Amino acid sequence: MPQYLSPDKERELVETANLLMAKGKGLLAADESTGSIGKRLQPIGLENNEENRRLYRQMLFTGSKDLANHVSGVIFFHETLYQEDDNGKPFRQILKEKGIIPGIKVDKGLVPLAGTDGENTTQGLDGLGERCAQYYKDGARFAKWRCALKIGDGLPSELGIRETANVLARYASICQQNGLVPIVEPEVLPEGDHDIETCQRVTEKVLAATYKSLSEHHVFLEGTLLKPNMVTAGFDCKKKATPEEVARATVTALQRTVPVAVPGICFLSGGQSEEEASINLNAINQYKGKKPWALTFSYGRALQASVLTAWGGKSENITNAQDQLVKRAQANGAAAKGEYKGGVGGAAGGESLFEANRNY
Ligand code: 5MM
Repeated sequence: MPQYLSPDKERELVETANLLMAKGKGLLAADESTGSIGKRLQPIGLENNEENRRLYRQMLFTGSKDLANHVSGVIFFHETLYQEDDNGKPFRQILKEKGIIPGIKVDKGLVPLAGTDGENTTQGLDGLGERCAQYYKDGARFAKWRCALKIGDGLPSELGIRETANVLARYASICQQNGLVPIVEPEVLPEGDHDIETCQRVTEKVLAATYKSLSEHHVFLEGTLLKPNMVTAGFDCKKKATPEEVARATVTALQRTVPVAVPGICFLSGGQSEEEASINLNAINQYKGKKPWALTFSYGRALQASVLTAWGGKSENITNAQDQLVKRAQANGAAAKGEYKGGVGGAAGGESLFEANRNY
């Protein structure tokens, strides 16, 4: 007899996924690995050590409970899941009391795919079942795993796409067996001078392969979420796409590839400025066409840039920095309903958050 998930497990996964995709809410991706958070702390002159990382995350999580009006879940890095505030209260507990669901990044980063033109896969499957079981016991209810694919001459390759799809499906299956809703993140990177049509074609290929693989691995789609890139022109493309063009290309790619059974799609911001990420999400939600899923945010950089600038590592700036977070979360919450009017601003001043060669 094939082993599927029990009805109780399926029910719990659906419930978690629906809570995460509640109307007007999205996710805060605060799961920067130790190397990535170092790149955020460096511009404000902070050393990348455990205490500074704790202080930064404490500032993020201990502000007004209004954050929970717009943020349904926070993705932690392993270290952060076990960190506490100055009074010894675990961050995960602080968020739970606000009504925010703790999630966990379970991949162990990108590694080269040998014999390819600089392509990667993502590692972390060994021991994943045990880790997920422990994370569930420790309060996490969803997980995230990121794969990254480059657009270029002959890229992504068939192998790159197939490998990404397979590893995401294995990860998703293991998470579900352990009660965690898997967020499936096959990021098509924005590096390059390709046009929006090329990005759409590649995104469709990648998503189609991902859902084929999820089906082959018997992943229960109603208990999953997708975290894709928006379909945009490459960062070096001369012809920038308007928010309406991004919306049309993004929704079309999703319509062609993502089953209706998937409850929600939460975009990554991929180096867009905070304001751009909100405006594009808004345009996606305003786009007239079939959209049978929640369409919301799971932003890292586009929710933290103003916070970091306003904080600057100084305790006297904590309240102002926390207000910036609520402000941007509120803007994105409105965009998730297609009600964002624009112009909320922020301490980061609408600057591009693109990082060249982020993963290579
Ligand atoms: C927050 O960063 C996440 C972890 O990245 P690393 O493994 O490189 O440290 C990352 O997966 C993030 O959740 C997504 O890329 C979305 O973040 P952006 O900044 O694109 O919204």
